[in-house]
Amino acid sequence: MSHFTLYTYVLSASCYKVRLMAALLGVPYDSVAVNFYPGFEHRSEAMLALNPWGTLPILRAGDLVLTETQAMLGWLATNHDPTGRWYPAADPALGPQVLQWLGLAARLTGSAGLARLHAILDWPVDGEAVRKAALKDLQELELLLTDRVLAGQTWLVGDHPTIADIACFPHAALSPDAGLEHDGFPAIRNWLYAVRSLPGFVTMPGIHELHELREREPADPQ
Ligand SMILES: N[C@@H](CCC(=O)N[C@@H](CS)C(=O)NCC(=O)O)C(=O)O
Repeated sequence: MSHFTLYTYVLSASCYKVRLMAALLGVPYDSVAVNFYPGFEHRSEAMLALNPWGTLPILRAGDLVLTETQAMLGWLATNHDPTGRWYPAADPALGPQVLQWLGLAARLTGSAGLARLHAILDWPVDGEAVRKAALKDLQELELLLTDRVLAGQTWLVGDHPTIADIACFPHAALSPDAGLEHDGFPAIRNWLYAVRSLPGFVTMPGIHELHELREREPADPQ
């Protein structure tokens, strides 16, 4: 299996999550740009026929349609990473740890993701409530990452980046868009740098390349 179609919007952190995973794995795909804003095309009849929940991104591979980004990352790694290191699902210790982090990734989408949409697109949600929830989720990420650092580790699970890192990265990286700066989160800052220095890393508006890291010994994700 080598090809899929991604329905995507350039300013969406959730869509970027899947684009980033595909880039890191070197998986080619077709892109369909959806006018999420100001067109609200994701709620058009044609798009709702594909995804009745009216969200982006949508991944289509033959008859398979996925609407949850965490599932998309799992699908990509399962089908396109012969090493199994990006998603060590069968490992009795690492597999459940990855799933644990995917829970936080989903919560970050509903907190930091919505807080950002509210800040940049005036999304009709309670801005203060989602910002507060986002702060709590970022504090949790910081605490758990500090534990990892104290254990001498860079990545969220094991000693290799996994879909857990990619699932949590976009909404954490873009939280300053919602006024949630990284100054008080040193462990998050270092981890964001580590993800951004991965070979094959791609950017989106608001997340830049780390030119200063180009001279560094590249991490070997395989
Ligand atoms: N089910 C998705 C949700 C992703 C999500 O929240 N996407 C936003 C765009 S970044 C969206 O489509 N929102 C639809 C809307 O609020 O109308 C996931 O996998 O996390």
